[in-house]
Amino acid sequence: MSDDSTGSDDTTGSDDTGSTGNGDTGGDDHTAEIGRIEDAARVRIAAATTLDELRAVESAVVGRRSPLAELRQRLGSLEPDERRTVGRVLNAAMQALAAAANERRAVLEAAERTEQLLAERMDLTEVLPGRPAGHLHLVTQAIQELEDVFVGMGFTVAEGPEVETDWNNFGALNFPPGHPARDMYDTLYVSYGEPGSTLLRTHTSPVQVRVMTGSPPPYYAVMPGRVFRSDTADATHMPVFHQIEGLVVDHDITFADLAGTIDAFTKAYFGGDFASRLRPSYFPFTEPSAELDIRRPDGTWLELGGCGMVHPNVLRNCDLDPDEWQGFAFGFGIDRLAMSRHGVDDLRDLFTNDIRFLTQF
Ligand code: FA5
Repeated sequence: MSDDSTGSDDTTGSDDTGSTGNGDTGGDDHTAEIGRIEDAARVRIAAATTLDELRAVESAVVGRRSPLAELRQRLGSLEPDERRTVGRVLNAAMQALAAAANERRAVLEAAERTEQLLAERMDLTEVLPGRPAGHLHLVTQAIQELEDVFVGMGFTVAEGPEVETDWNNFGALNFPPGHPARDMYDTLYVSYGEPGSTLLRTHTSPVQVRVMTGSPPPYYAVMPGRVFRSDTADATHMPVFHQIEGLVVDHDITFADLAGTIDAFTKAYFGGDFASRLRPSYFPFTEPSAELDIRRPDGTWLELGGCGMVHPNVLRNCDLDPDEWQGFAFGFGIDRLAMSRHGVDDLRDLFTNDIRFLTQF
């Protein structure tokens, strides 16, 4: 039907041929009149600059008292054939005008929204007199600095979701169901899929699985992110904290490459006042495994994370042949890194958002 709207333009054009003496003169007069009214109405619709103005124009051009509506009332006095023809042209014109008004409304609404957004925009970077300027949280700063150090060493940065599958968080990492090491990683399960199949990830190690199954090796990647455990908050633990995972898989990678990388990282990130050591440890997904501790300038040691050579079962679970590919992985607690770097004694201080604490950094 709306295609007919172009017909009304045609009929405007047929104004000249209206007096052909074939008895249609009345109909042609009417269609010409409709064309003129429609053209004038279109100009008014396009000229409306506010939604209120458009509403008034719309009511004037297609409303009950509009010239077109009045013309419709007069249709009854026409011959049946003529009435049909003029009626069709009239309906098409009204529909075309309603569509033109809708289009104009969409444009005006978008403009009004943009204007409102600009008017309500708050400049959060503005420093109010007497107030300190805001800055990134210590943990965010640490994540960015860690990424910079590792990117400088040739690593790329990857990410994975905080809600993970049991397979990526445990199964593929060589923790079969019922494995005792799962107890140290107790977490919240979400009701999605099979019961017990989906959880809040307990470490960033599942991103290793995503990297290894996402593209062919070699991999030199770090993966920062938020992780969750049912740990009670104390000076060195939080139930929600952050880790950065590292994964290297290539030909002929050895434990010496792991130790060298960690040493280079410790010096680049902490500087000369800090030292590091690797202590034998156990993780189901690395063999051999080690714990990385750093010695702080005051002589105390702090456990930062775990590391080791990627277990052959993990490579197999990711469809990689352990005879062809070897690698190492590590996972550090970022919150503890930030804490050591800035001499903070209690992890909880990082998250209580006390302005007196935060403004020191
Ligand atoms: C892991 O999470 C292993 N995925 C690390 C790993 C990766 C090992 C790759 C081997 C290869 P672990 O549970 O030890 O390991 O945690 C690693 C680090 O996260 C800890 O050393 C500590 O720095 C930090 N961390 C652990 N639990 C908490 C917590 N509740 N609050 C703050 N930091 C924590």
